[in-house]
Amino acid sequence: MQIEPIKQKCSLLMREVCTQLQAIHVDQLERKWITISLLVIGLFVGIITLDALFHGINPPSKVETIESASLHLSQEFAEDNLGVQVDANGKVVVRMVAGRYSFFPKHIDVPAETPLTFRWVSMDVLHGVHIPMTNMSTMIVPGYVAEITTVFPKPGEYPLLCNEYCGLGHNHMWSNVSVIAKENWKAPVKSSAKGVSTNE
Ligand SMILES: [Cu+2]
Repeated sequence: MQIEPIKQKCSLLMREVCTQLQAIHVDQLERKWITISLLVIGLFVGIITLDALFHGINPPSKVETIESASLHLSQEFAEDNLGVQVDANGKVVVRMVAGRYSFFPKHIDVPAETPLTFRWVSMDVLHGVHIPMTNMSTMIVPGYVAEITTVFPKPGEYPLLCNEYCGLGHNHMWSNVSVIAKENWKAPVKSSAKGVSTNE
């Protein structure tokens, strides 16, 4: 494929567009408002970019499917495997299942100032998860694994809420996260030969 003719065509087109734009009469007041609108758009795009870069607020970027009806038979989300685990590389992974009307496990202990990878699945309908004051806010779509990495900067008790209406008991659907100072947190005891451990 020849690139030169395409390049020439593009630059010709751009030049033509520029000349046509210059020929349009734009009133002084219009010009002012166009500038203000562009500045507002720039501000919002800037906020989104900074949030994405520094607060880790991003749309989910990978698609991982799972059979929702047989989670208890799956290796990863079987009951014994839920909760907080530390993998071979020292990464803290939290696996939780959402179902009407609870999150399982009901309570988890995690360390502060440590990157935590949360992996969520739903056993029935669409749920959402939100932890106020963190970047944890995602939908849990049945059939897919939702993964979010977050850091709790300070120790304390954090509520973990469902933010997608999932039925009559939706308002009772919440769990607790106890964030413990990094130095006081103990990695959960290993429970199987695979090197997998849980705290529940
Ligand atoms: Cu809900």
